[in-house]
Amino acid sequence: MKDRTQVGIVGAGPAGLLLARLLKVHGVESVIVEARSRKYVEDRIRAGVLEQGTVGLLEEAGVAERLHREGLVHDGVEIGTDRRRFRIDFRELVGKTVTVYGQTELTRDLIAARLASDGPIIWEASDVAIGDPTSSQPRLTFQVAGERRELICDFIAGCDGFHGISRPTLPESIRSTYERVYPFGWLGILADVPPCSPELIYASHDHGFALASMRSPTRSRYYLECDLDEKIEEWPDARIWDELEVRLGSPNIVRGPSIEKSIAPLRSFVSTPMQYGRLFLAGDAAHIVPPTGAKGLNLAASDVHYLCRALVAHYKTNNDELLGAYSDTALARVWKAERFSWWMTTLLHKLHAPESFERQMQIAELEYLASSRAAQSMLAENYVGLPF
Ligand code: FAS
Ligand code: PHB
Repeated sequence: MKDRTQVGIVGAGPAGLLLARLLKVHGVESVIVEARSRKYVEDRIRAGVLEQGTVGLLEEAGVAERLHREGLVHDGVEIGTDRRRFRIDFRELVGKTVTVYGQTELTRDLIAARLASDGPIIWEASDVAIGDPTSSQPRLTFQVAGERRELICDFIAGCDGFHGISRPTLPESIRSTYERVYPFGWLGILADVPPCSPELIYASHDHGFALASMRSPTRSRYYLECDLDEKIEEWPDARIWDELEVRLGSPNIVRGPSIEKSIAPLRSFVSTPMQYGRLFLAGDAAHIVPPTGAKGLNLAASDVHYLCRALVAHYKTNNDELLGAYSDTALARVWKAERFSWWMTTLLHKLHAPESFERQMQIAELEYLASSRAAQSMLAENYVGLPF
């Protein structure tokens, strides 16, 4: 069965869903092809912090109503070290804020908007492949419910994440990859208990890094740095709560049964270029950041902003300059977020022996951050999100 659309989108994660919605707002049609089921996509637990620019995009997309009702606007974060805890005041330093709103909720809002009025999401597609990406009519082929389908497109957006098929569609001969795999993972726990603090706490401790985050006034999200070879079965809830109390130095952590807990590896990764013919990559399909800087989801949003703007220029003014510059434009912001995420990760995690020179440098940098307005302004302007 042959279908046709203006923009074929591979992947119904935040990048694919937000791109589809923003294109629709500007009168451009799309079809989303997703490998997993709707339930699988809607139940995934991932990011939690939205930059101010991402909130603006969601307002432009017309899906920010529940976000403004239920999201938690935060003016700052706290940094904890062995010696002290201090606050980085975003609003005072750079006049911006972040909003705590789970990626799970954002995904549900975008899916609801898509299905209400915008067009199809083809769920549980298999053998998805991209054909003729350098032609004027690139094709998406896939199997769904045992039937082979072909979708003729003007353009294809590869929004299928780190393990998708879009990035490998670019010939290896033109692809460059840059990667840093970190020697530790993050153990995440979700529990229906009130947060231990009104704002997020990033803690650097001799035992390792810890992060206190949240999803609502009654649901908390915590993370612990752990060794890569550790198994989640080795971490009963009680051990997690004990270790969080030590590393956060927070006696008022409310304990409760975990709803979800898992261990994820950390990596920094960039693949260039982010376009090939009429195939454009956005989000985790092109780059990965360690979650320490809360950038992954937000970078997907900024890629989508640039790609949507370029596609709309093609259709509305027949101008392809922005499409030609997409990869360079998106990567300019990606690399700055990669640097910030790498810097936050290397600053706060247990990377060095306690008596090493490098550990003393970490301690000195944390002390400098605690005492310098200039250093705190750098962290603030990156954390709330650099301009698009
Ligand atoms: P996604 O991976 O979210 O979505 C890609 C979609 O494409 C998926 O639905 C997938 O099923 C689909 N797909 C894959 N292959 C396909 C194929 N061949 N055909 C069709 N569809 C296909 N970021 C933060 O900012 N903070 C965090 O705390 C944080 N925690 C994370 C924890 C984990 C375990 C992971 C994996 C990521 C985390 N991230 C975090 C990063 C994460 O939020 C991503 O940046 C964000 O999901 C990126 O969105 P997408 O680019 O849409 O990719
Ligand atoms: C989260 O709430 O999941 C979260 C918040 C900030 C981060 C990473 C994850 O840096």
